Amino acid sequence: MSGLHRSSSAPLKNGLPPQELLDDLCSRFVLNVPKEDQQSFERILFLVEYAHWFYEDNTVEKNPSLKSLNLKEFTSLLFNSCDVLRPYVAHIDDIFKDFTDYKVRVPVTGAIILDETYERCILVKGWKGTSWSFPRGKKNKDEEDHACAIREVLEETGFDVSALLNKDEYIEVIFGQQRVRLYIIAGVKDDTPFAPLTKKEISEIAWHRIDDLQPATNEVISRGITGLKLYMVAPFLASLKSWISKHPSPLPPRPDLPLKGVSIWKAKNSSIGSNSMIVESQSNKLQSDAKPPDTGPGKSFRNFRFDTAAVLRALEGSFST
Ligand code: M7G
Ligand code: MG
Repeated sequence: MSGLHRSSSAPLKNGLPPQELLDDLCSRFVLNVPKEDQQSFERILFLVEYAHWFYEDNTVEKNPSLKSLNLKEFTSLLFNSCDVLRPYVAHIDDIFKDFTDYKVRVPVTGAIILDETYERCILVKGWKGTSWSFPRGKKNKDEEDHACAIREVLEETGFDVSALLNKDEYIEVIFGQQRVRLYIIAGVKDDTPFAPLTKKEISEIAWHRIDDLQPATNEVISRGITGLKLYMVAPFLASLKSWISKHPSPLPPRPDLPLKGVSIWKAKNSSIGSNSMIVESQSNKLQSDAKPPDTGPGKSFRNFRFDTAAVLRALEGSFST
């Protein structure tokens, strides 16, 4: 035996998590839970997913030489190393597919948060994807629709809508096998601070003009150019506009509001190739926020910014001729 003592979470040469670490994750997240959560592979895979998030967000973050894994790779490692799961390794592909199929059938609830003019709503951008959606998420077992909406909005935006939520005020759309219900939370001040509570789920939060969310048609070419990709947003817009037309807003319209979405929170990777991140909480005022002077090397590059409003005005001008 060498005198060198390897810590239980030290990565193997290939960056894979060592047995001790996988055992620890397995006992914490899979074995030490109520029996009812272990009764189906669908539920067990939700536990494995929590373990995976913990691994990515905490273990790898503290120990960057550990390899970042996708859920399937992580599931396979955990099944191979955990005594209670190992007997099922041969069926892992089916188990994983059943889980992903099951996930798309779980009902989803969330909120459409409107500002005081009812002209804008809050959208969140996922960590990996590039598309924007309303804050929303899957219902837990036995969770009521509105309770799930309150929880998911709080997790994804840090904003508690419980005092503003009316259980009867919602828009519901069925996508294939999935029911999506969004509660309308109207009249939220545009300087309300928002920041997600979960790590690596949300990369940006912004107010977007509802009129700009209509999917790009041949008639609104310039909007496609803003590049706003939307996920499960457009199917709610007709009902949303009809709701807005029947409810007077606390504040009159603001034609001066910027055309493009106003970002109120953004996660930032501190350096390329590193897992660490700096969360930058931006001023949520409409004016551009004042930043401390940047004097480090490469400052002209870092300070480079498109004047988006000017670009958009120029584009609109060229399309309207
Ligand atoms: P979800 O909880 O499966 O969806 O998260 P829902 O909230 O809409 O029901 C959606 C996706 O966000 C996941 O597939 C992950 O890629 C990512 N994600 C969500 N959470 C809560 C985390 C997290 O805590 N850590 C990491 N790394 N990713 C997450
Ligand atoms: Mg969720």
